[in-house]
Amino acid sequence: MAKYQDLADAIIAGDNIKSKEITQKLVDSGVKATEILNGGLVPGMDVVGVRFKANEMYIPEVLIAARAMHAAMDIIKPLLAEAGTVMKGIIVVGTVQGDLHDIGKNLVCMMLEGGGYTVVDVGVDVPGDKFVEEVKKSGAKVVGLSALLTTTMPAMKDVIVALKADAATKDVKVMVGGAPLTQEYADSIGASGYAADASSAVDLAKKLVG
Ligand code: B1M
Repeated sequence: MAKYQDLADAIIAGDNIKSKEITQKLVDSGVKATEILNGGLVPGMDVVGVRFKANEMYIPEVLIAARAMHAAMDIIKPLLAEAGTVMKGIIVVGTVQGDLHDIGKNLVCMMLEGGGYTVVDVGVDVPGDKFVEEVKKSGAKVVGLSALLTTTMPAMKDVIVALKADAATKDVKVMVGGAPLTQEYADSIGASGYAADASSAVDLAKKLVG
């Protein structure tokens, strides 16, 4: 029978055909979707995160690994929903208003999904009130903001202000990231945390979700 390690290895190698095949075999042999997620997919993406951080894997390889994870997730997602599986938490993620860069944001979304979080990807050029609306709709406890331009960094503060101004979203934690950002800037706008890369974003989410 296919083993979890085979699945993790397929994810790390970015082999979406194998990851789909192994996942299907595990499902057919009666393994629970949560066990497939926590036993194969999440550990596989964890290794990807560690190697990416150590510069042993590069962005294209991470994207290919994430594609393999998505292929497997497509099979188990309906089963997770049927079983009423609670993922680790819901996170609304988007690139702030005025900013169209989404490669880093997409990478963060994929790594968060690989880490077991439900991600609501609200896209690019997203104004503060849209984040407020999506948090209310999804019940997310964390919002992730991405910005790649020095000119759009201040829009992150606007989102934080909009979230704080609404009684229903005032306690939501906000994590920020993007090439021009620093921990100091994150602190200065009242963000709950800053992550320098996609795999640190998963570590930070763990801390923020609790
Ligand atoms: Co743009 N661009 N761009 N661009 N672009 C930069 C960012 C720039 C540095 C290039 C340069 O001049 N050297 C520069 C910004 C300068 C500045 O502000 N100081 C720039 C500019 C000026 C512009 C335009 C204004 C150009 C123009 O039209 N005159 C324009 C702006 C459009 C707009 O947004 N309104 C523009 C447009 C574009 C394209 C559309 C052509 C394209 C974007 C395509 C797309 O995203 N779909 C583009 C690209 C590709 C880039 C570069 C080349 C690459 C960005 C990228 O995807 N990096 C970039 C130069 C560069 O970085 N070398 C540049 C790879 C990505 C994986 O990294 O996004 O940093 P990154 O994400 C990382 C981390 O930052 C972190 O994790 C990711 C993975 O490790 N991270 C988070 C990101 N978000 C996070 C969120 C988190 C946590 C971590 O928590 C929620």
